Amino acid sequence: MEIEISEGGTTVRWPVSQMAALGPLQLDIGDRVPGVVGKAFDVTSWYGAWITTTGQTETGEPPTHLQVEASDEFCATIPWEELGQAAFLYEEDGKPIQKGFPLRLYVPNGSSACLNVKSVLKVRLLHDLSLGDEATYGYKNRLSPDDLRKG
Ligand SMILES: Nc1nc2c(c(=O)[nH]1)N[C@H]1C(S)=C(S)[C@@H](COP(=O)(O)O)O[C@H]1N2
Ligand SMILES: [Mo]
Repeated sequence: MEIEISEGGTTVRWPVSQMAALGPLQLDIGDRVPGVVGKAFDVTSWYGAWITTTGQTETGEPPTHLQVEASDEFCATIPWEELGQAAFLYEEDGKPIQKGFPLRLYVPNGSSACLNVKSVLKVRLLHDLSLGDEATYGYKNRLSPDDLRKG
């Protein structure tokens, strides 16, 4: 399964294995999310390796937000500062994860458990301060984030 990763004008499609292998900080997800099992990679250090590899925005700022979009069009946009403990879960028992295949985001210490997006297919590294300092989430083109918060 390939993940679409984009930043600025660049979009690549990488197999999950390739995306995960880039991550310099590999961890057991249980170290950050008690009770959850599997291999994960840290998000912000992954980004450091990503810019080195893609050679872009080397002098630039880190992203303002991470946006992830799932196979069911659930979408979350998360301020970069919330991602200090964030990790992508990608493997369990040497196999792709079952719940949340192919990639599941966890945001420990984030503003909401709703940000633990399952079945991530698209990852966008955004540089847009106008998106604000509050995480948002919801089904693309269907419910507003406020609708979901009420639920
Ligand atoms: N792809 C996808 N991920 C999702 C959702 C969703 O509807 N689709 N719901 C979110 C919400 S609102 C919550 S509260 C958590 C629930 O996680 P759980 O299924 O492990 O309880 O998943 C989040 N991740
Ligand atoms: Mo939720």
